[in-house]
Amino acid sequence: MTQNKFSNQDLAGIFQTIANLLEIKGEVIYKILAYRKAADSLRDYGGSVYDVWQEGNLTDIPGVGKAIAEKIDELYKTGHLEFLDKLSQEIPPSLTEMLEVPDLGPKKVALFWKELDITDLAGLEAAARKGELQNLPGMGAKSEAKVLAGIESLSRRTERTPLWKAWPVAEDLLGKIKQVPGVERAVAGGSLRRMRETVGDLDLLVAAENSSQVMDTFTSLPEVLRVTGKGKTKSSVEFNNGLRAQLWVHPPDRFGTALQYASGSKGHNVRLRELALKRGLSLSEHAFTRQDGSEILCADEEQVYEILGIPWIPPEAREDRGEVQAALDGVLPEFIELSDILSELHTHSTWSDGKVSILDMARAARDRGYKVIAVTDHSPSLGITQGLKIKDIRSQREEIAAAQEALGDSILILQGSEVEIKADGSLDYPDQVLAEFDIVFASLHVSLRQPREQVTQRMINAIQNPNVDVIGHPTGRLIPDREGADLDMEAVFAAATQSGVAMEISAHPERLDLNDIHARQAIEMGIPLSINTDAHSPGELDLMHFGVATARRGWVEARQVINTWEPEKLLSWLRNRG
Ligand code: DGT
Ligand code: CA
Ligand code: ZN
Repeated sequence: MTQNKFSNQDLAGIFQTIANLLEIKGEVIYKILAYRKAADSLRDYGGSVYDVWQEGNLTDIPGVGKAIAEKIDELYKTGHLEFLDKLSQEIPPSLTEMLEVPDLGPKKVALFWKELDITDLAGLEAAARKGELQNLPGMGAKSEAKVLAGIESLSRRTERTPLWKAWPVAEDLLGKIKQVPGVERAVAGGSLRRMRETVGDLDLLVAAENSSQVMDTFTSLPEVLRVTGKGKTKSSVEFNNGLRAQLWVHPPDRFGTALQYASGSKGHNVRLRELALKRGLSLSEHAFTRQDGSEILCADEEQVYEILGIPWIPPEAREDRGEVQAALDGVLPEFIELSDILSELHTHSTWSDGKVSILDMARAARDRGYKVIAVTDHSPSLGITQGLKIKDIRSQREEIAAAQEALGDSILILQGSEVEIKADGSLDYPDQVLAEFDIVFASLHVSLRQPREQVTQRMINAIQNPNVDVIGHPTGRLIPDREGADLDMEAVFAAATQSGVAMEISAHPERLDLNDIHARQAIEMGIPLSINTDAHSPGELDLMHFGVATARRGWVEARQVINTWEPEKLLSWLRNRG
């Protein structure tokens, strides 16, 4: 590949910058608009501008006249553009950063630069904080405050959004987009489809022959704060809550390559393109292209992998962590699926901080097709949860028996416990009490900030107790705000391998704990896993898929997860643990 092979996006960016700089300079408006129009049209252009250049047909591209064509030609030939180089000496390109601030236009930017010598966003923020902007002509205390608020909204924008927050937003958006006439498919790509625990932005993919109605609907949704781009093939918006989304429309017969591309990750895509090249093909979001220039279109994503000669890789595993090589070697795992889950083993009832009775939880679990539910109420030391007192354990057992009677053999209800690993490392029930429960989870909720050695030792004590069957949400983290305990995971996993205890992947999307990386390490060491929602109400049972996705990100197979085992196998495993 030559060094000067600017992509359509690169070219669009260059002309966009020129337009912005000219605007700050105060150039006449029609010139500015010509560059903007060219930028938009290049960004949206379906084919490769580079190819069109090689064929000598640049002016066939809409919005590209003779002057723009000459600049593209210079860029491809020399790798740079004299016009832009000169303009940049006159007007610092970093000024364009400030145009990102909502409601800040080129006139104001020019003013800040000329009067106060501010050349970038950091400088602008500093000046605003010192109150230097308000004395400028046409400014005041109010408009200065607005500038600051705008800068702050920009920095919020760069923060990642937890999956659990982004997920319902995406579901809602896709629901609305699917209603638009002519839309054949609408799905989320990007990190959301890969089920990363946080997402930078949403990438929505639509299959439709005609895009204008989709784009209009998308950009005029009530929750949209600003439209940051609108074109034929791609539009992008920022929502009131700070989340950003981009939406691509592709023709249905090219949807497979488009979805594959936009699902990423970037690293995974690079591997696939390398693989394609080895097969004499180039792979883009639009198609495979043979060396003679002819295209192979993929309507479905499966075809992309098929053409590359490897099995389809689930999005959760596309993080460039060896999956493409494993696919080539035929050693991809058989990724666990939601339908493999037969039991929910970590739930709460009104005996501690759950919202509903054991019968209601069990019925809800049965309605979701589970064969087993364990009710694992908290132990007493975790004050706020009104844990189950030792004297009440027998009464709870009786209530479970009654619920079991009511539901017949449609689901098996186990009496479990989520026993607290106390700050001193002891468990919150004595051993002979723990031995009475059908299944015991031990969890950390308090004193998470203890030094590494101390908190690790606490965890190891719990792991070594033969009455403990599963370590619940091991690190205790909450996404995004609470970091987990500073556990020495190597030591923890080594102890777990010795004791045979299972480790939980909490499916609760604020937890996802173990995370994907730790889950993979655990199974590599032969540690069984358990995926549960920690439901405190029936509706939360539906969070299971987040846990399964985290397991898939960790290359986990069904057989490695105790919730997938038939009840007999599960019960005999529990019995053998004591
Ligand atoms: P995020 O939004 O930071 O959580 O992460 P992603 O993975 O959603 O990445 P994003 O939104 O920047 O881009 C969406 C997808 O588009 C990405 O997963 C793969 C594809 N993509 C973006 N930029 C590139 C690129 O430079 N090369 C390739 N091959 N693919 C890219
Ligand atoms: Ca994204
Ligand atoms: Zn719990």
